[in-house]
Amino acid sequence: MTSKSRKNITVKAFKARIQHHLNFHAVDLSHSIDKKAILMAVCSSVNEIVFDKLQSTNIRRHERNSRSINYLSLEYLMGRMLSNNLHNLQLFKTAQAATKELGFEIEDIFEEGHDLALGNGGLGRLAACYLDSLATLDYNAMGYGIHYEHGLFEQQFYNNRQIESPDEWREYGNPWEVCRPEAEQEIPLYGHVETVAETDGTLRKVWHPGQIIKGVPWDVPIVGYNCETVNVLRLWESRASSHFDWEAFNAGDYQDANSAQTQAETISKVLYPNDSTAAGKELRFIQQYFFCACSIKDIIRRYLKHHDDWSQFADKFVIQLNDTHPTIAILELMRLLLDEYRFSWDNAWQMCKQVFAYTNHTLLPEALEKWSVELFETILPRHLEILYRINEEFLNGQVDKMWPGDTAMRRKLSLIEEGQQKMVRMAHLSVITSFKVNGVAEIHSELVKQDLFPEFHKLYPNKLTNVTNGITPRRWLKACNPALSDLISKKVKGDWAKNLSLLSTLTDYAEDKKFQQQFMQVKRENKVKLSEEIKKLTGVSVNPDAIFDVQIKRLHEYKRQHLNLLHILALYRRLLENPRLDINPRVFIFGAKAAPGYYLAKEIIYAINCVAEKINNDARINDKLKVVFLPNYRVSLAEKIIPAADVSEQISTAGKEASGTGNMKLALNGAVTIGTLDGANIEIAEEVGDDNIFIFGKTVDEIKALNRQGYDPVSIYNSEPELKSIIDWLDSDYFTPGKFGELSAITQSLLNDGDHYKVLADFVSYSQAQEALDKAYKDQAGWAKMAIMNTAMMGKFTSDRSIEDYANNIWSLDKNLPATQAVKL
Ligand code: GPK
Repeated sequence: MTSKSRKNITVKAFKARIQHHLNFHAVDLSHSIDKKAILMAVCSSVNEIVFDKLQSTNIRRHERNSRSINYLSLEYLMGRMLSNNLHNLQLFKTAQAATKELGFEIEDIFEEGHDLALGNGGLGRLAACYLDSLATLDYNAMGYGIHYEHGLFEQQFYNNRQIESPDEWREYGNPWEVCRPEAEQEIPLYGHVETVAETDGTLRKVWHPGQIIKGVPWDVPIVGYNCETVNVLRLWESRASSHFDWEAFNAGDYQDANSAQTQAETISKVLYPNDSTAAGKELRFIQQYFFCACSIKDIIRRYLKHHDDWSQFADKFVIQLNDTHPTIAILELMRLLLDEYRFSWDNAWQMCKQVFAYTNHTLLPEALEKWSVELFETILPRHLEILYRINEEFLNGQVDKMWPGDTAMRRKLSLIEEGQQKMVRMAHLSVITSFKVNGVAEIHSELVKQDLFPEFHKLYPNKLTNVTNGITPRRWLKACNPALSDLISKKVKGDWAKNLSLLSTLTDYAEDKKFQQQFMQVKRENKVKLSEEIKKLTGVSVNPDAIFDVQIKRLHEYKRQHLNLLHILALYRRLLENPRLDINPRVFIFGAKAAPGYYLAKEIIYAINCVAEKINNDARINDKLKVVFLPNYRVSLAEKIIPAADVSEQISTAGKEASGTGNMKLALNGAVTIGTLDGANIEIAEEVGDDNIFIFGKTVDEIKALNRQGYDPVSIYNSEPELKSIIDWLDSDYFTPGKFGELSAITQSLLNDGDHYKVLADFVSYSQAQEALDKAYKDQAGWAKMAIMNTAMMGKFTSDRSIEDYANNIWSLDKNLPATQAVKL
């Protein structure tokens, strides 16, 4: 099918396709058709087009032999695929009309789809946005990851506490993937290394593994927006290499016969639910190696299919490490080049230094991965030998040259941390190998240079750089907010979803009364819709005319959901003291999962839910305050909340949030940010202007100064009467009747454990900024102007710009011909 006929596919033809596929997905078409069946039939109809495009993309790629970017990430938070794929294929309206004729609202069909939740938070969602942009910009790109059987856990609340249950995203099959047995890989583990003498006297290392695991690839097509490109996300599933031990089975030992299989399949069983903390578990280490080894072998296979020697390898492939999670890929490439392809050490090392680049996503020390030498010795003995040699050459070479005889510096920079238990520092290995290392927002990248890796910055002055994160405007505006998209399209000429800077035209209308009214009308409609969802999910009725104040992100102390909570308590207290207090009614909306093992994060969820219960049922405050914690926050829920937000809470301790990307999504949809000078908030403020954002709190330098002086939260508690009374209130049984001290884990952390994230230090400033915001909302025209300016000035934060930055400044990708000029096939 040519692109022309594809674009012109009629409603009638699309409906006929759906009906055809319904034959496979519904048993009895004479009865009412089940929504799951229609979903599968629509997906299959879309897939006919998607896989056709994938084939032609592959052929085009092969003909051009272009350089490819290979994105290695342990996480991809894709969300639902159908709506996005329809929009990207420009088929949304056609599908909407076709399904309507069959008796379905397309939105109801979308609701049947399961999120692909193979990630935890920002890092995984960033990878998903980048895949969308890579395809849209027609770059030759491949994503590699793990085909987890269970993605991020599902969250429910029971007695106000988080309860986790397994995510069953493939329970009824996943229409958006295809198995590729022809690209299967075998992965060795455990065993020992033997030194063998060759006939010419040279010594060679041979690894005799104790176990072999099979890696089975599943390909998820990634559809570019309004173009011909479909790329691939390749996810590896682990299996036992020999399916069944018949000998053991015949000997009557059924359990043994199964155990190898069970053990092997455990590797890709479940996503580790930690965000910004290292898991430190053996299985996690094996997961990392398994997926890196599969991916590196696949990259080599793809290269050798079309090349007779290695001379072009570094020209044709660049590998991006999404955080340190895939660092082990470096050692695997070294091992294969040395042991399988018989490279000299120097040639293998040169090759590695040319192909890897690394993105750092956090400065939090607890997230910087280290693996014990012991674990390496047991599971990857050959890789450990290689690591030792890299370390030796690094310390005796570059380090000794820069800091001759400085043993303290050697200890500091070594790939091995000495101590009771020797540990391998994965970030150090990534930094010394990679040709570029980037942070994810201007301030974060500066802190990476100055505070995290100052010595490496001195050693390699051109290596450390910045690429500010971005988000795809296709999912995060066009698909999730159709009403605003339609309004924008009336004013903005050109395809703004492909060129987001075009939105700046809207600044011309920021003070236009009619446009303001239309813009706020769209917002209100979205708030009405969200109110219905809130009622469905929590039973709480909220007023769409209230300010919708949103904090949606992982639960973490540094993100300071408890600072938000303290402010809610302040408002509640003020209202109880003066029920006629003149404030705008406000609905505080939370969405967040806590890592199951993160005690304080779970206590914060519990506290918010307890406070919410009390406030929502208190008739004295006349519905001026509502607090809702929406369960099971995930991509598809974010798509409902974001279009309805008035206020975006981005309140991390300065210096702790590397970038943030939710901040960009909310601002793009016309929410006004209240935030600290942290991560990308700073760049958002630069774009929208100081008048259109509420900035508060200590700066990075002020936080550093506090730490130097010695920070004393108790003195703040004692000198701020309102804050003191709120904290004491939390410590009473007011919110947990009959249970004193039920919420004291939080107050303890603030008063007795040093308030690590400076909640009390920022409270007064936050509370003042909130007052200013409340006042600003009273001026409806002024607020509308601010909201419009936020949407208008988000052009910088499209992930297309981020990907062009990577392509130009890091990956050196040759831009393919535009798809419209593609070779006719
Ligand atoms: C950073 F280190 C990590 C991590 O383990 N998980 C994760 O989601 C986030 N992140 C940062 O916390 C965000 O500030 C950032 O925007 C996001 O990664 C993408 O870069």
